Amino acid sequence: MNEFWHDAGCVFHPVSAPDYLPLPQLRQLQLHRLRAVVERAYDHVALFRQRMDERGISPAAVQTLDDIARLPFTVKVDLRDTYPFGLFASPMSEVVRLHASSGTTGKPIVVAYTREDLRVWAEVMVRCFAACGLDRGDIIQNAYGYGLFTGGLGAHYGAEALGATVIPISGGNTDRQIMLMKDFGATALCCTPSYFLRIIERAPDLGVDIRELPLKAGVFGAEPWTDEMRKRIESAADIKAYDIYGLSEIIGPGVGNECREQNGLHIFEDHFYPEIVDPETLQPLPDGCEGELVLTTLSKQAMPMIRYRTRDITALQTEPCPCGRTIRRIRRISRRSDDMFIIRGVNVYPSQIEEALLAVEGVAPHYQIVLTNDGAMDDVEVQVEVTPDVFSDTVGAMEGLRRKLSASIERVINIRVNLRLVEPNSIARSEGKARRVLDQRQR
Ligand code: DLL
Repeated sequence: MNEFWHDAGCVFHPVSAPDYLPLPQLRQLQLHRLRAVVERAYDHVALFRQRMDERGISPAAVQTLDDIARLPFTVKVDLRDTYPFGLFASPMSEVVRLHASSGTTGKPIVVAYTREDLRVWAEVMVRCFAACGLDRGDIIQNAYGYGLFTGGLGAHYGAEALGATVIPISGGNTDRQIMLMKDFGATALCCTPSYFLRIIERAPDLGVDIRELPLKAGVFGAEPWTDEMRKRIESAADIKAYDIYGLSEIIGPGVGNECREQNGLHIFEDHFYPEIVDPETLQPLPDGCEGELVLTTLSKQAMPMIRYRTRDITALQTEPCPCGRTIRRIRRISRRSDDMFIIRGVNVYPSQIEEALLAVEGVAPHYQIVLTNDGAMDDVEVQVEVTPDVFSDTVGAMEGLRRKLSASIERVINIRVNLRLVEPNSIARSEGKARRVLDQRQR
């Protein structure tokens, strides 16, 4: 077994064993856990029991994995409606940690963990790091925010369980991040991709060449980013940039992660069972079709989630991965169904704009989409920073670049948008999740 992992070019870590389970064994394990979690939720969560009773189904109705499609969905509003502890399936005496998502309006959503849930969380994070080629001996700088956000503590305990050295610096304070990265010889960095852009941009001002540092990998997630952005990051910093996915409702970071192939994220499906459904009809879609990702936690104790609608749009990639892992992959998540805006009748996602902008030379990876309206008519302006050398160029050169960018966007979304080239450094930088869309529409 040891040798197999070695041959597959993967970092050996015994905790990663479930990544390589033969499929019949994996399916059997999933069914066993699914039946247990449905029973647990039915016995301890009033909302779930009520929904099952309304449909006239009991936990015993789950005989095969396909029977999951008979179970009711859970949505974010359910967490708000039962705020703060209404979906807990464990008594408070067994809950050892709470996290909460910030939420833009009103109350946050609250999630809970038993000690066993924390063990599973650390385990899946170890599997993420191993998939990024990290191991004992690596120095992992963790710039995800510590606190109620799941990113900081999730990555922290995973890195410790891996046996790596953790620098628990949290988000922000960019100059200090760069100083410690250099002085401590960090070999990996965990943060949002947009925050890493900020670090890349600031380093030369401090006389630091990121390309010369021991840094070899980035574990970037918590927000959508495109392959174009990955190319920019990898070439600017001379590292491998891996995509990590997760959400508070399911566990936090560690639901899925890319392997060295960087072609889709392996879902740790022995703990999180993925389905793709049509977001309109809610019918399950066949493998390979794009739709909404729905996740069921197979081992969560404190707060099991049955068929949670993530709003994240992706597709299941079921073809075997050359890395040897048998767990399925999802295509990287470039959009959420609720990110979409409609301009002159056309559905547009911020990631489409990012892809179109970054395909053109001469623009920096910093952009913002501003939505305005004149009565019922919505309008959009895309603002993108140009690189300092372009900015000092002639008006003609700037106009040429503007036209190229407009054409690139039009090719992707089929409509023309207003495009404004702005000075280097004029768009706000983020330390956590970037805010790409500024909605200034008034109704
Ligand atoms: O962002 C957990 C996390 C922390 C993931 C650190 C990765 C790294 P929430 O704040 O609950 O949890 O936000 C979850 O963020 O439903 C996606 O829409 C988005 N998201 C997270 N990771 C990715 C990713 C954390 N790699 C929501 N690509 C999710 C695209 C992502 N979107």
